Amino acid sequence: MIYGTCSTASKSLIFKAPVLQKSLTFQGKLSSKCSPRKTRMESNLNYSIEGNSKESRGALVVLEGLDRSGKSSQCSRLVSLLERRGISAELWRFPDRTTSVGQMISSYLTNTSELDDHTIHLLFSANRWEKRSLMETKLKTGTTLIVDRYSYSGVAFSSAKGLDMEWCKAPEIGLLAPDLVAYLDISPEKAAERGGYGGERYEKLEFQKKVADCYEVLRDVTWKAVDACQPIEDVEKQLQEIVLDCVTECQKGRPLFSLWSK
Ligand code: Z5A
Ligand code: MG
Repeated sequence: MIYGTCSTASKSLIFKAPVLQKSLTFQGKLSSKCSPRKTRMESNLNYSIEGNSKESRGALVVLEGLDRSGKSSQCSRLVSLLERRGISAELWRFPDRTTSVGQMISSYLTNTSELDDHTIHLLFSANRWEKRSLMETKLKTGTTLIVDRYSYSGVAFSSAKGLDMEWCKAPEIGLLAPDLVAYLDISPEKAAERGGYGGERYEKLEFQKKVADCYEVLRDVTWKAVDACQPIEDVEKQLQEIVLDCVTECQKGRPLFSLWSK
């Protein structure tokens, strides 16, 4: 089942009830774990960067979720689908380990270097900023970007370490806001059963539980969650539907938004 809301009115109605239900459950469960809930709705707002432009463009689609939730598998499948349909599309991922900033991040993740928690957070953010302008050009010239992790990973992982969530969001302000955030929903325990974790820094069950809690605080009603415990083909099918809707909306000229800006 897909639950979440869509930016169109008709879909909001379809998905509204499960979202409300889920959000109530999370409020009860998480209120003592992550502090910034009170400001959540206000601070999650995104702002249009170009008024009411109706130019056709590519869509910015982000897949988020815990480690092993299936993001990379589904991102590749989505790009193949779009290409088969003749839609210009590229697969992007963060961290982008090919840049010099990305290489510093990679050494940190593989435990080859140590960095202060705030410093690594800012590097992850810088890694997105160094790609922002190319991202905007691609979108405006009609290429859809399927992005494997984005600012939400940045905020969820750093706040899971105990950093203040609003502080974590601050350097992300002004990056491009996704047109769609698809959240691959799986429990940390189930995710850990998938081939086991490798040797990277955050691949530990206890830490992933904290990340899951932070994602739930961060998540807003515009996100679409897909049950990631289903067979891979079923997850794919549900994602295809919501991604194609989003691509069509952007082709019709949905304005481009800026993340968490005033
Ligand atoms: N990080 C951060 O701290 N701050 C930031 O700003 C950003 C990231 C952007 C980078 O991880 C790390 O950086 C990450 C967050 C942190 N922390 N950790 N750990 P990464 O993105 O490079 O991680 P990865 O190596 O790509 O792994 P992943 O993301 O954890 O996995 P995934 O992409 O979600 O899953 P997958 O590779 O597609 O699938 C995993 C396995 O499950 C594989 O064997 C699949 O065949 C299988 N699979 C997939 N779907 C299914 C279904 N439906 N059923 C059964 N099996 C399945
Ligand atoms: Mg991955």
